[in-house]
Amino acid sequence: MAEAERTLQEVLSAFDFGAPVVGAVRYGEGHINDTFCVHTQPADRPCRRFILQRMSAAAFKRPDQLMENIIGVTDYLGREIEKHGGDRSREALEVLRPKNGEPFYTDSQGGAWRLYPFVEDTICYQSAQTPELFAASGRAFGRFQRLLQDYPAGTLHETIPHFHDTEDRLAKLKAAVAADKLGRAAECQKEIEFCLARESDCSVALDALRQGRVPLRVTHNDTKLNNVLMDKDTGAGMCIIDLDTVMPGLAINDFGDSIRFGANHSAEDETDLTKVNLDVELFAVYAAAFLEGAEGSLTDEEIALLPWGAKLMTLECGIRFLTDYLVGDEYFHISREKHNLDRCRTQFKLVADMEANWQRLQDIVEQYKKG
Ligand code: ADP
Ligand code: GN1
Ligand code: MG
Repeated sequence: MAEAERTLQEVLSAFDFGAPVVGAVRYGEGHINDTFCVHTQPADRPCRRFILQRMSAAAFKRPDQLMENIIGVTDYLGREIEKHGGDRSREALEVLRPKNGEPFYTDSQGGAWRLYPFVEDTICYQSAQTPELFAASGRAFGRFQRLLQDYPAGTLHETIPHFHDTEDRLAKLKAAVAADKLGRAAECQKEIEFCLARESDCSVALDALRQGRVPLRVTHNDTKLNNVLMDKDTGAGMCIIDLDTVMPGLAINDFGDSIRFGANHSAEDETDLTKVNLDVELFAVYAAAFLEGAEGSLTDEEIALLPWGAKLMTLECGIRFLTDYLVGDEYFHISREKHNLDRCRTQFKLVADMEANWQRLQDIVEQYKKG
């Protein structure tokens, strides 16, 4: 038996699935964790599925703190959802503990694993197939933020320090360029210059925070469309997943990361850049839905800065992909050569498109200001 298979068997036997396991297969399109779908077959009921994940050791240095955050947040969300008459088993994740009662299982190789019930009758989309679906995801992420608005932020650990610190992301890129350990910088000159030309942009949201113009809130920080499960019948945003980065952060970043990923009609790793274009209509649809879900909780200053959230999350993500390419693809899963370089190029194409449409983006959000 191969090492990886032996480890998976060890982990499967560490959890009580309540029925015989009939298979475990790699699942989903996340870039960070190793995700498996576990199928079980109860004697008298249909197959029951679970999501088993090995948390990324490259991304998360303290799985204990990470799981403390997730258990705190999922318990809280579950209670809030029940209070509002919702179904917590479909609308919130639930952490299932291993047999040893710990929040997660550490395998003999040191890997940290967690288990969730599979949220059935939902679809995880990789692109916004209709404006309605994109709007539904926006309402769900806006609502998520509102549901957590009274969560005790001080109890949350910073699972990835400087996660959306765009200045720090640029500094890390500069260090990777200077080290150029794989000799890849020469082929990325255009992309490197693109980032350097936007150095002052990297401070816009951070300055707003430092100057007290926008508040720190409990935010999701990774609001890609494939981090919300949509109801398969109604298309409503059912369950927000991928809670690894729920931390104090900026509302505009949660808005912005969704725009980065969803307000276009191409994949994040599309190599034909003529196909990568910001869809301003989708930006407008998402803005309306996100603010509706947030139920008036955003301030006028936050609303005014929503286009900046979109631009900065896109620029920052491109910087991160480029840095990872230069250091040897240590962080994001890749499935082909130059995958991270391809991804960075789509992000910079979108940034350029946002800049070209800047006035329109600002006009769109202006109407939602209250004052
Ligand atoms: P990553 O951080 O690697 O993106 P995610 O937590 O987002 O990991 O999980 C990867 C994918 O697995 C998701 O995009 C989704 O398709 C699927 N998934 C995760 N959790 C669940 C769940 N509880 N029920 C159904 N599907 C899930
Ligand atoms: C990662 O975990 P996943 O695949 O949903 C990353 C995000 C990036 C995104 C780019 C913890 O998201 O920050 O924006 O890839 N998550 C982490 O697709 O780094
Ligand atoms: Mg994910």
